[in-house]
Amino acid sequence: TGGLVTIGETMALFNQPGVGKLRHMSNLTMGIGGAESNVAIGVARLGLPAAWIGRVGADELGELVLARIRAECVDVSAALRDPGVATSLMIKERPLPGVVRVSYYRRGGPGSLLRPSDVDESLVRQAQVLHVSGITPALSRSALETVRASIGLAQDSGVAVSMDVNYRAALWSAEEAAPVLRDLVRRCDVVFAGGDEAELLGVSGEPHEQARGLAGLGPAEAVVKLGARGAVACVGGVSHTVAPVPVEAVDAVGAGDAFVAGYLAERMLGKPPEERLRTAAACGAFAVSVPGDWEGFPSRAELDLLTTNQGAVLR
Ligand code: KDG
Repeated sequence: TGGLVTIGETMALFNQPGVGKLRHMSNLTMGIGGAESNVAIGVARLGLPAAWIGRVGADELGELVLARIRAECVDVSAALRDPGVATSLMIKERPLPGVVRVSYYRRGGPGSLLRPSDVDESLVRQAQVLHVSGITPALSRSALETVRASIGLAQDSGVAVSMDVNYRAALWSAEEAAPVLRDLVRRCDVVFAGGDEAELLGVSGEPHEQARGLAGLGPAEAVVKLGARGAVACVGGVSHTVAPVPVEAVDAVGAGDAFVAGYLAERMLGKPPEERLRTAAACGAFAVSVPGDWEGFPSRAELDLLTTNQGAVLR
């Protein structure tokens, strides 16, 4: 494809639109959620080729996952349907106003069955960027080996490797995760982490120091995402800062993935770091302004809608 290739687990997502206990709800909405497919969708929205590699169950939820990703113009032709397992599920509850609780039903699921032979070798070798996350390595030993194998293939073919640290406390302890994630970060060209995730990797200090510290582990580009406070980066030894785009936050889940997509899309187009960060912040702002993990991600044409005055009517 010459574009972005991602590997990971995407789950069916049951979302509770109303507030209260899930047991009292009569309606949930169905969608999909997965950090890596979110990034692929974000890159595709910005007009660049993207592919997703993963495993789903040979069931309706698996078809839901594939159909939704495919509908966003992300290539899913290398994805596998596994008849021996049920597609994983994520439930987003809203127990109180403004509180979102995410639960996984994924233990032993298709993501944990990923194995190195699942990686479509020619797809990775022809890519411009391979993007992985710290979620897949938490799923199982063979999923970790799959991530390692894909990084090896990419490095071997001169394909840039990007990773979002994405530490998920529900999947493994900090003690288990730290050495594994550190080791993967060392092998990346681009790394994205939150401040807490940098701490987990043993990199402390204020955000610029953290970005430099992460770059010190190996990646030429390290980005520290600060959520509503913007982001900082260390690219080729030079520090950069991007201010947040002020928006009314509706649903913060997925904002980090949108940010990564915006950054990588501009990087693929050869744009300088300042522009990568600016687009990244704008994409993050879009994602938080709309309910859903990835639905609000912008197209390139929409990017400057954010600078439109509040209350504006577009004709
Ligand atoms: O990254 C935002 C969510 O979509 C993500 O958290 C879901 O892949 C996911 C995971 O495993 O947590």
